Amino acid sequence: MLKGLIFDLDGVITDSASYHLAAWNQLAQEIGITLPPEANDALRGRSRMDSLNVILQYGDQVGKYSQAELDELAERKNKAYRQSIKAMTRADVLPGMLDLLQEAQQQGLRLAIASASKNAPTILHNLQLEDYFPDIVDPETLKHGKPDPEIFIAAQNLLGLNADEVISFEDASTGVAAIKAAHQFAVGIGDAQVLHQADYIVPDTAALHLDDAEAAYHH
Ligand code: B16
Ligand code: MG
Repeated sequence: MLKGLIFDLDGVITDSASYHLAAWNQLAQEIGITLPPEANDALRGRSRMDSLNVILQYGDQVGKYSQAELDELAERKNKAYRQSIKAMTRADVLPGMLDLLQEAQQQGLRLAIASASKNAPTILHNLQLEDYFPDIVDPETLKHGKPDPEIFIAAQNLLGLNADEVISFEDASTGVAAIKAAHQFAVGIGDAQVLHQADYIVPDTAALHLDDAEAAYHH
């Protein structure tokens, strides 16, 4: 029986994924790396350090920097990113998502956030969505990033539910892989080819309706 919903944040609840990408692109350029179009999906959902490593791989710069320099680069990106999320308001909740959250609450479903972002509490505050999400996985407590299932298992445990009692929502292929490795039902939001591992896929949040996702889950 369906008892809970688990949401990725960036790219699912709000379009902070594009802010992340812009901040990474800026940093990459500063260190002489031009990111290819596929970086758009490759960077989604990965932790800050994992993302930086992916960028250095694109530029053939792995091993070039000391740990202190890597920390400085990651911090530089985070500063730019934090600057861009400052102006976020409730208007930045992606189309359809507020209705979906309200409907889920009316149905008595428990809600949790499984975001790799250390900035997730700030974003939820700016979006005025804190009341919907008493349960947010703290990424500091995790050993492994997506596509490892750890974060989705942690979210399910926060809700006190089993894998077959939740639906999880993701916009990144690494995130969908993490959901499937956690043996949960995966809803993919985005390109069907990229997210082919998901159990149910919609092109964007405007096309996402809780009833349809629930019907697919029950099927
Ligand atoms: P931060 P999600 C992820 O959030 C983003 O998709 C990813 O691009 C970012 O690098 C990661 O959070 C870490 O974020 O630097 O803010 O800690 O998609 O898991 O909600
Ligand atoms: Mg995401």
